[in-house]
Amino acid sequence: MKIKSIRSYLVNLPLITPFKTSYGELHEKKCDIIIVTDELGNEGYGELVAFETPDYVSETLDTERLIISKDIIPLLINKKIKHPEVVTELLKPVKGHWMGKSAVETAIWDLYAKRQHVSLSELFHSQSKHLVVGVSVGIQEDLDLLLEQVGNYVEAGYDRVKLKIKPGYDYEPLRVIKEAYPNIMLMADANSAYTLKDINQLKKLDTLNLMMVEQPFSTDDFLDHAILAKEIETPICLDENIRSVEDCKLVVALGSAHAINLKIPRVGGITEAQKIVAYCLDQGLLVWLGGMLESGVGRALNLQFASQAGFGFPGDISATSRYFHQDVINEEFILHNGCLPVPQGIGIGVTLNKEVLGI
Ligand code: OSB
Ligand code: MG
Repeated sequence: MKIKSIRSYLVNLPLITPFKTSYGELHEKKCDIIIVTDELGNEGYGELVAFETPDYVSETLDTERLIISKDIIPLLINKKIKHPEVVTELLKPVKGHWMGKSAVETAIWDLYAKRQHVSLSELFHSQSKHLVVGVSVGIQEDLDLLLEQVGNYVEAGYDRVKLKIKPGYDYEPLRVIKEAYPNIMLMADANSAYTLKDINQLKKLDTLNLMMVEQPFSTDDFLDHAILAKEIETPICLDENIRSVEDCKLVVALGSAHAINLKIPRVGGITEAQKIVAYCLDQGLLVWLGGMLESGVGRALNLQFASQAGFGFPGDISATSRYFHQDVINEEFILHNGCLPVPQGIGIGVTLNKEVLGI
């Protein structure tokens, strides 16, 4: 297929509930929807999921918009592409900027699947039509509000809950949730907020029987995580510092973690994400799919991707009603018995609400 155009559409989706992490608070999710067209007029959709500020990882919406228009598009426009796996190779001259690359690469995968008249999940040899999913809960003003929030999610059917934590907001809110809902799969995500000095506070979490604690230490750290892994019983999961399969090799060599939160945009796209899944399965590292508060485009891809064999733990892929009043797709993801359906159409399996995109 020949890439004829690559266009971006800016959207701003107000969140139903603000999302507070150890580093900041989000009230709306801004993102760009990418539309790639081929010589036959087919369209592939991708999402630029970077945030406005470089506080989760280094990429931002502004940096990735610049790299996409100045460096990524010129490498792909009018190129003949036999299979989307070659896109990663074509984009090799661009170092880093995983999220910019992923926005375009995933759109080309969608385009390819549509040309083949198959869903992405069929390309991934997926097994399931429904996925057990989890929900990520932000830091709350007080423990009553937290219990109310978690209670609503449990009532809706989620039985895997991830709580954002930070120093001073960790053991007690987790204990309160555990006490009220002893049977849910509970875990915590620190988004890099701790250091080795906090080891005693982190050890305290061992009494809560958490599924795992995500990214306790800084984004570039593998060594201190390995030290922590020897000191605590709670399994460690890494998010921010996993950018490639090489990072996973470092995790295995050093013993830095037991699990990987895999986000397609954080590793530059589907081709690298597939390599990571294969490596994790081979090495016995637990791998599960994370989220970036994606719009329906990114979430449809996440559902397609996480439906492959190998994802042994519920992902951060929640229902539309957990995120937005108005999404960019016409379909809504509705939770049934703790599961979301994998979209069944061709490609990513959802259609764009062009009015919301201003097209
Ligand atoms: O650390 O996993 C994270 C959202 C934005 C940025 C980072 C993270 C998250 C989440 C939410 O935890 C996952 C989701 O529901 O999309
Ligand atoms: Mg995380």
